[in-house]
Amino acid sequence: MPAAGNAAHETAYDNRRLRQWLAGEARADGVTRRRLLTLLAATAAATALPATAPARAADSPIVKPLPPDWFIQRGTNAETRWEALHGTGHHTPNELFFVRNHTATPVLDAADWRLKLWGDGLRGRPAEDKPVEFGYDDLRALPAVTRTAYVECAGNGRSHYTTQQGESVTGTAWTLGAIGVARWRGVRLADVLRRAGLSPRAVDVQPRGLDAEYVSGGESLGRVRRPLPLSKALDDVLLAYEMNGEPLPYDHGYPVRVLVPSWIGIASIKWVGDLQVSAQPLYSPWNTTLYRLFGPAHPEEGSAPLTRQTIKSAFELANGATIPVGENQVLRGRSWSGAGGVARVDVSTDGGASWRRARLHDRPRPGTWTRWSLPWTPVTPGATQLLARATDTAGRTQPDSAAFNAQGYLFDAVVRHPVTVA
Ligand SMILES: Nc1nc2c(c(=O)[nH]1)N[C@H]1C(S)=C(S)[C@@H](COP(=O)(O)O)O[C@H]1N2
Ligand SMILES: [Mo]
Repeated sequence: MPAAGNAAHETAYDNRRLRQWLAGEARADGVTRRRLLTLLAATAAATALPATAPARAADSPIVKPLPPDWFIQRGTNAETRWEALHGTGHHTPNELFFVRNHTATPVLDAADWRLKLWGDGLRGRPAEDKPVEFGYDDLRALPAVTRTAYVECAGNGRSHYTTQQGESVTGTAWTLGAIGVARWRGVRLADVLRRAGLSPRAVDVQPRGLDAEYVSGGESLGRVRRPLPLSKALDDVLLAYEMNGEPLPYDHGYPVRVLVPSWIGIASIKWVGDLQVSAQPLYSPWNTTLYRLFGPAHPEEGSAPLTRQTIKSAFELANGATIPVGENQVLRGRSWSGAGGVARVDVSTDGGASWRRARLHDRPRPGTWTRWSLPWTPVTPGATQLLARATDTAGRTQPDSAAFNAQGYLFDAVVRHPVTVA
């Protein structure tokens, strides 16, 4: 990784990475020529920056470049534009992957990073100040596993509670771009827990990030942390150190993040510094006042803490895109679910009056999306709405409206995507 604070070095590094990705992606996934040219033009523009240009504005919470064609900036976060995924392969390139930061990306050094395990769920009950430690090289020396999985914010699609259902909800007004799919490589959390001496009394594991404390309403909630039940921790959770064949980028958790397949994004703690292993259930703001469902349909203390993601679909198109009348088009999109793979997608190009079944381009797999396409020759000029409705291997289908909750989590309804035929 680049040395922190060396702007010229970082710019060169970013450009080299983009070129390496382009080369790799072009071989592996058959990126279209048009897409390659667009990206190369973007690289050329970046290369033309003066060598003294800072790679990260002093006050930017995110390290990587956020070209407006690729991202919508939302406070400390950046949402991926769906039209930017058009022509990319199954995996979201690291450069295009959305970023959700409670505060700001910390630039850490793998050489002095330690993972500290402590708590009464470990044999010998190591105290927080006398933890069992693993260095970066210790993790890299353990058996490695690779897994394709999405990270998706629990609030992805939140703005549609308001725009489609007229309901007001709190939180970042994401459209559908708070999701990305990557090929993660790392070690099983189960292997690390067993090496640290897991006690049969352990019930919860709580990873905590090394980013700054999160202050909300004038009160510090402490560092970002959320407990996982031991059953999930021992099942398919990774401590990931690579993303799409590269060391984790700074913004996505370098040097090591937790990756919890199929669960809401907050479970996948970035920049993990310690793991509390407990013989009692653990609580943090992120599984009590946040990331539960509140509202008229739920108990006062909220629903159970949210775990699995819900089901969604998106078109690889700009909101309000113009589609040429009378020309053969291929509409493309992706659908995903936390309950299984997506096995069927139905698409409407007339605001929901009629539906056709889309062709699937991926085998339905849990924990990742299924790409799909549908040919369309629009004949009537004017405004219309495109809709896509997914059905997963567990038999769940996207409903017409999503159940309201005050913080706007888990939006699952079919989204009406406005376009103009002209
Ligand atoms: N340490 C830490 N981990 C974190 C967060 C954070 O702010 N700090 N944000 C969480 C949330 S809410 C989401 S949706 C995902 C986003 O991961 P990404 O930024 O790699 O896309 O990271 C999660 N892990
Ligand atoms: Mo999130």
